[in-house]
Amino acid sequence: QIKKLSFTERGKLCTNQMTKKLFGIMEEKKSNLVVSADFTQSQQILELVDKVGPHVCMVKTHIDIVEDFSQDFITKLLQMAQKHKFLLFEDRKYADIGNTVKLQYNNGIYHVSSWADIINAHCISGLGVLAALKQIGLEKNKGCLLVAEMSSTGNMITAEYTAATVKLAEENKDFVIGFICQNRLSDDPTLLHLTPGVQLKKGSDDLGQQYLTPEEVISKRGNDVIIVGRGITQSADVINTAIAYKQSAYNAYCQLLQ
Ligand code: 6AU
Repeated sequence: QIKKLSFTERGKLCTNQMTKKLFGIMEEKKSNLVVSADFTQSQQILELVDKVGPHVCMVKTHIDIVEDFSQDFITKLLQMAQKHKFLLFEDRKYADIGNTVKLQYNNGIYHVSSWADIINAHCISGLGVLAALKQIGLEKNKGCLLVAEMSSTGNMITAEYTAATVKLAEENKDFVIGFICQNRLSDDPTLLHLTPGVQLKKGSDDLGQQYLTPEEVISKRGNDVIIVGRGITQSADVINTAIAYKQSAYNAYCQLLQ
């Protein structure tokens, strides 16, 4: 079993303000749960977020699946984030050449850099992705997660690719706050490990998604945060299901402190 520092202790070690903020929220709300609000209607997202907001440290969006996107929706999402004290993570997985991701992050109809606290990126195309996102995000005090491993079956990420991604993260801690991963990859206590592909029962969907339990992800594999979509969004009782995931992940974290 891996023994770890508490979120508070780790927060104190951070020079990156976004990581510090997230550790603070996690400790205060006793939540290392991120909900993935993968709905296509803005009202569905806002209703979900108002229910689960008190129980999550962050809400993850796929803004490009929203069919009735408007600036008003973003305003309301930001109000929810303030009301319930959570961060906003746009799961855009930027992956193109630097100049293109810069435009995608800053422009288009979504203007992601104006509202998302955190974004993520695949570094498959080289150093330009991170350099470009940094050019925009750094001065706005935003954070970035690098996709170092994936949850889906047959994904083409290799151990070498993962190791190179970890190195990039460790060298860019002014902007990179951690990883999207399945396993604990770095011993640096200031880097966060966020894991998607989580449900209360191990399993899979019919399109290659693979699920692990919160205990497996947090206490056995030593990751920090679980990201849960359909396990919560498709539940008949969203609030109590979110609470069950929150408690399961937070108890698993507490076990590592003993
Ligand atoms: O719980 P689910 O399966 O309904 O949703 C999981 C969410 C989805 C995916 O786009 C995302 O997590 N995801 C990611 C992320 C967060 O980058 C990486 C990955 O490897 N697997 C994965 O499912 O919104």
